[in-house]
Amino acid sequence: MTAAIAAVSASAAWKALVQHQREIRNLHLRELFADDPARAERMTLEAAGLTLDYSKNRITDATVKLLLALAEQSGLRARIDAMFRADRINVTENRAVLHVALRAPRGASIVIDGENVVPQVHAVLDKMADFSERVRNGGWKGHTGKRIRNVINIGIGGSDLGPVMAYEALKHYSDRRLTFRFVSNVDSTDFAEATRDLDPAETLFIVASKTFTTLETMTNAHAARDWSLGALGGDVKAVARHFVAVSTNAGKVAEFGIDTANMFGFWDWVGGRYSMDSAIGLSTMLAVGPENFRALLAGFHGMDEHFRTAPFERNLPVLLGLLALWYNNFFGAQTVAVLPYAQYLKRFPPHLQQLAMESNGKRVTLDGEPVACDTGQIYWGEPGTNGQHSFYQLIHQGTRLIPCDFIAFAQSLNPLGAHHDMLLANVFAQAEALAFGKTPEQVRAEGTPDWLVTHRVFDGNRPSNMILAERLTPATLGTLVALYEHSVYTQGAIWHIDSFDQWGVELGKALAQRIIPELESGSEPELAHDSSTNALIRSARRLKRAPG
Ligand code: G6Q
Repeated sequence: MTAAIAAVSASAAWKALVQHQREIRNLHLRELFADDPARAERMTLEAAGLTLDYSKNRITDATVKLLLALAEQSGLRARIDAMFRADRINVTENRAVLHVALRAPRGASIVIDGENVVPQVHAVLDKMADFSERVRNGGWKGHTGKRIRNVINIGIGGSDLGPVMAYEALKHYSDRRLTFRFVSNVDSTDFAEATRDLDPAETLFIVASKTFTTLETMTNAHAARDWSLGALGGDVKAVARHFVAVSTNAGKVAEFGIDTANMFGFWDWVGGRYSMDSAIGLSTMLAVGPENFRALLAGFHGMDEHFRTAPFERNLPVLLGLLALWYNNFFGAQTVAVLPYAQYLKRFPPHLQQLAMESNGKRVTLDGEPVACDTGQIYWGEPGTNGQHSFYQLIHQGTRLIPCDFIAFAQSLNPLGAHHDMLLANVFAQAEALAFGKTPEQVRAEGTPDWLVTHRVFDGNRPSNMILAERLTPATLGTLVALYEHSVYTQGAIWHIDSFDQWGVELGKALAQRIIPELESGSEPELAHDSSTNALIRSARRLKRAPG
């Protein structure tokens, strides 16, 4: 139980921001930059290898001060300390939230219920490293004696999105002799397409599930077991050579038939969407090797330390969180576009979507009272430059305000002619165009006929952040993910919500369990849903029998 929490929107800092927004909302970034040559320099920060230029936001120095006051008055400092101190800040599940312990260096101490968990974390990492080396060097053989050439991660949600994102992001560092696939959907197409061209004798499955009860994962894991055993002569001993598990549930792992010696554990204080650097990242370690995986963790840790210790006015995740909240709560923006100018980061937006939307998609505060302001923005995005030829039109000239986070790297991992300069030129140009636009005078001066002028005008004043790093390395990826993890927490702390539960996923799961037998039943089932659901089930049963 927590003490009753006053609505954040009733705080003096919030009210001051409402008033301030009225005063500055018509200020244009053109004026803000023209009147203040030092703006970009003052509003650019560097930490843990990342540079954040937040000068192209619709803010003044006074805005930043008021946002920082909001953070202070909302008790953000105490909430950060509570997380690192292993308090049970996930109140509805009565759990500590300690993804930061997953990347704490050997020798650090983070104590839960009287026990330092850091040695346990490193024991699992060492076991993962040993296993990864054996698979990578061919020492670990399949049931028929062939070496493993394919790795399939079976998991969903937090047990899939982080691993897929990390695999794609770090492909440059991966062992290209190994093929990696990820199966998540209970749609059998996912499994069929992932396995169709693979030899079961050379294929290792990682069943990644914190609970080891998730419908999709267990259904796919059983399909995988049948696929393997079917091709390997049905000998159940083959399971031990072709299946490993990542879970907190040893009992269920053993029940499935996986030797718990081949199980990599983690803990209830690791939330699914915060688990990519736990054993859930085993596929990542297999792909890039233990050393790169440790570099990834070091990147995470660098940002953790920055978040924990830097004053808020120089704290990247705090500022990023406050800026997102500024548009969400004071400008009525509903979304944030995340636009990485790096093809390797193509799965970064979906990972971020879960991180942000599952964490902060909450309508009640920590004490169960309705929130008094909007929470949880919609995060979305695609890599640039592709998005420029698609949805950017709406960001530039539509009626909605869409704050953008651009992510760019100074160096390419695959240098090729002028490609990378073109890529960088595009990301900088987009941020410039959004901020400064193109006035009617400029459009006319280009000889545009009068009737066409308004169509070709760009209002500008569309805000963005620019996150720049030297190069996409394992460490940079860790830093970047941790930046967003902590900016999500910053916002959740200010809204006084539980960013670490996910009750919203439960209802659909329970209802699906009721419908499965109704679809499968040989005889016409008694249906007691609403008339729409009843009719859909009847239609599907009829259509299922139609000749293909
Ligand atoms: C993430 C959520 C959710 C979870 C999946 C998979 O924070 O809790 O996405 O990761 O439902 O759960 P299991 O790992 O237990 O299979």
